[in-house]
Amino acid sequence: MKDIGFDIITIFPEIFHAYLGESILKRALQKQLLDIKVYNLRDFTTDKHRTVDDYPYGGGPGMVMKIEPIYNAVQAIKAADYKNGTERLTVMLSPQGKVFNQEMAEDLSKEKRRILFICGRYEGIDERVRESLVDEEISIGDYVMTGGELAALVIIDSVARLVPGVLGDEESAKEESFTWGVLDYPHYTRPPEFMGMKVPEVLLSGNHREILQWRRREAIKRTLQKRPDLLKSVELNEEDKKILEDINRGPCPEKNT
Ligand code: 9D3
Repeated sequence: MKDIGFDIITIFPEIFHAYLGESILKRALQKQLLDIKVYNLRDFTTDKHRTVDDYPYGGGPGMVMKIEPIYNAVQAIKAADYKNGTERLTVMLSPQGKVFNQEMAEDLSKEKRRILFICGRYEGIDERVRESLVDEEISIGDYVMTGGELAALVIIDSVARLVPGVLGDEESAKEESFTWGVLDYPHYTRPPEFMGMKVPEVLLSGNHREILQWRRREAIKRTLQKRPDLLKSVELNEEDKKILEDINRGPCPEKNT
């Protein structure tokens, strides 16, 4: 069976237990499709105050995470053998990292080794951690957070759902062929009319072929309107290209209506 494992080094283990104790990831952990071990960095300190940070050499604001506890944690974790061996892919979450995307999620979902996340807090992590312990540095986008924990959860969430069996068959199968690279089509459920707002007629028609065509068209329309950048990197089939031309020939090409 194709399962995946994560080890996490953090000073806030509860953040992980809270999120992973709910919903789809909880089920995946119970089914053992997914294995996650959270390590408290303070357990790898040796002083009585369990110190994980210190003042920056050269001065300046904030504190810097010390290397020794992180080194001790990484060594201890690497000594713990799992069915996929002692090898680890060590990932540091950092604003300087490569910006995470779906392709990276797919690569990580195929990773044979366990994935070890180092989550930073404070102003930064001693540079020697990156130099000596880290294989990859990942950011989840260009905005400032207070630490790496949410980034690790974002990555775990998006990787886990790609592991066979984590999502129901229904959820997983539909995706690949249809929605990849373009935005989703609009969704509706009952009632058929709410405060004068009607569900598009075609969805109530029962004509499956027409419904598929409508959804495809709406998805392309939306993508053109809201995320035209996505259309550059997606392969459209001949029918999609016709839809695109059709939209551009419409009454208001600027608004793609
Ligand atoms: C305002 C502080 N910044 C000074 C230029 C540096 C800074 C230090 C520590 C900025 C953010 C952080 C904490 N962030 C992360 O650890 C982090 C992160 C992020 O902030 N954004 C996107 N992805 C990530 S991954 C880890």
